[in-house]
Formats: sequence, C-alpha cells, structure tokens
Amino acid sequence: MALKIVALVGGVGGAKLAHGLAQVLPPENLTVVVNTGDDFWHYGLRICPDFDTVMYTLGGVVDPVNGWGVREDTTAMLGALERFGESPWFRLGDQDLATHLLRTEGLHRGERLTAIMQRLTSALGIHSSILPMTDDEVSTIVDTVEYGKVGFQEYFVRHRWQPIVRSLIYDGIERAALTPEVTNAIACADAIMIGPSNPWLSIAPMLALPELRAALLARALPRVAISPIVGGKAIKGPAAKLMAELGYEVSAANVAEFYREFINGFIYDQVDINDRQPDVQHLLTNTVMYTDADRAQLARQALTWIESELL
Ligand code: FO1
Repeated sequence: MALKIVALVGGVGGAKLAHGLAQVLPPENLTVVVNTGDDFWHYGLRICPDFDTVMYTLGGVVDPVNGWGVREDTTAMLGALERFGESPWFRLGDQDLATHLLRTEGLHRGERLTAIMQRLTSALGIHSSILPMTDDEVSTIVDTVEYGKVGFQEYFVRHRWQPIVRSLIYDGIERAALTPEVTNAIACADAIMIGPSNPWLSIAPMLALPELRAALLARALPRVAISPIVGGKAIKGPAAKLMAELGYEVSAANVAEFYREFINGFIYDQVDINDRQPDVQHLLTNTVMYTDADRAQLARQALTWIESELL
C-alpha cells in the first residue's frame, strides 16, 4: 500500500520534488501544500508564483528553462505596457495571464483561493491535490540593508535577490487560518515531506502559520526534509546567500538544525557525507534533479527509506 504523503513546498525546487512524487504515487495519495508568502497584487491581479510553478510543473506545461511560467509563452502584453510608458519588471507571459485573470475574478466573486485553484489544477489534468497553505492573504516582507522593507517579489525579481537581508517578516501569518483541505490532508497523512525549497523564504512562512505548525507537531509521523544546500551551495536561488546573511554557516547540516523541531529525518546529498547532524536520522543520496527520472528516483528512494526506517 502506497503511503499518503503531504509535501510542503515553495517554487522551483519544491515543484521538482512534487513532480517526482506525482510520478510514483497514486494521485489520491499526494497532497502538495504550497507557500503563499510570495503572492502579491500586481496591476490589479493576484499572482501566486509558487502555486503556479507547482501547477504548471505537475500539469506538464512549465517553462523548462526558467522552471516557472508557461512553456513557449509570449510577452505581447508586456510590450503593450511599455508602449504606455510602463517599465514592467515582473515578466507575466501572455498565457500565464489567463491563470491570473481567472484567479483574480474568482477572488473578486468571493471564492476561496483553494477552490479556485482546485478548478484550475483539475482543468490542467492534475489529479493530485495542490493546496495553498492558507486562503488568507499573507506576504513575506524582506528587510534589506539597501532599500529597507520591500515586498518579496521586489526583493527577488526586481532587485534579483542582490540586496543584503537583515530579517524577514511574514506579514499576516499570525491571523492566517488553516483550510479544511490542508487540515484533512495532514490528519490523513502517513508522512510529511519538506521539499528542497528555500527554508527561510518558502518553508518558514508555512511553519510560522500557527495552526499549520500545531497540526504538523500534533501527529507522531515521519517528517522528513530534503536539503536545498548541496556541498555548501544552493541548487538554485538565494538560499546560501540568505543563510549567510541571517548569520548561519552555510551547510546542509545547519538546514537540518534549522528544521530540528519539525523533522525526525533529513535527506542529504551524497556529497555532504562528512557534514551531518549526528542525532537526526538521515538518508544520503543524489538530491540534484536534472531530469524527470531524477525526480522520480529521489521520490522513490525517500519513500522507501521512510517506510523502512521511519514508520
Ligand atoms: N522570476 C523572475 O526571476 N523574474 C520574473 O520576471 C518572474 C516572473 C514570474 C511570473 C509568474 C510566476 O508564476 C513566476 C515568476 N517568477 C519570476 C518566479 C517567481 O517569482 C520566483 O521564482 C518565486 O516567487 C520564488 O520562489
């Protein structure tokens, strides 16, 4: 019998793990819970980059080069904005725009984000469940040395994550509620997996959501994180840079330490054989996912390890 898995993920790295799990688990056994701290309003549209990245990846339409956005998308709308004197810094592709229009319209009608996105994921032929971590608006604010407090996408996209980070604020997280769908998925799960996403930008907002934190800690389950740091470097994005700026020595072992309260297992890349937390159960394997087959293999190895060592 296949395990029922809840995977907590952010953007590109987490989407790859989710895709690996989707390849090896029956769809009803996989729930992917996605960070919404990156979400923002832009030109009147609600943009949910991490959710859409997971949705496009599982739906087989993601841009394979960027890892986000829609494959072979065009940018006519951005060109039209420029004609009006705008300098659009966030690249919304023409096909991607359809997602933002339908989501924004649904929200304006009073629908829950979860319900809207269930409709869109089903329309893309996705049978696993992809859920936003909450229906409430929360936003990660980045306090930077150069610009003071800026919205997440300003930091990440507009400033290409170059500013030095002083601290992170997960605005609205204390008031955010867990949805019945996420509550139910955790209650039915055999194991929780934390994807190789950025621990501070993608996973920490979820662990800071009081009801999600409590639901995760309430159950005696295997809870396993996969390192986004391999050989002292981030696989993609600012994880290593940010880790250093927040005062940590950059290593996979220190990511395991950061997650200590939540996890009882940690997956390191095989290159980190000499740098591990001695008292956290671990698996050493290849965690770098270049191909669809790499994703499936990591998912299969993680599930086999959880079943044999942690259940
Ligand atoms: N990332 C970029 O680096 N530049 C962009 O212009 C950009 C546009 C974009 C549009 C839609 C979408 O769903 C994602 C987009 N991303 C872009 C990626 C995204 O903002 C970040 O990778 C995540 O928020 C970090 O997890």
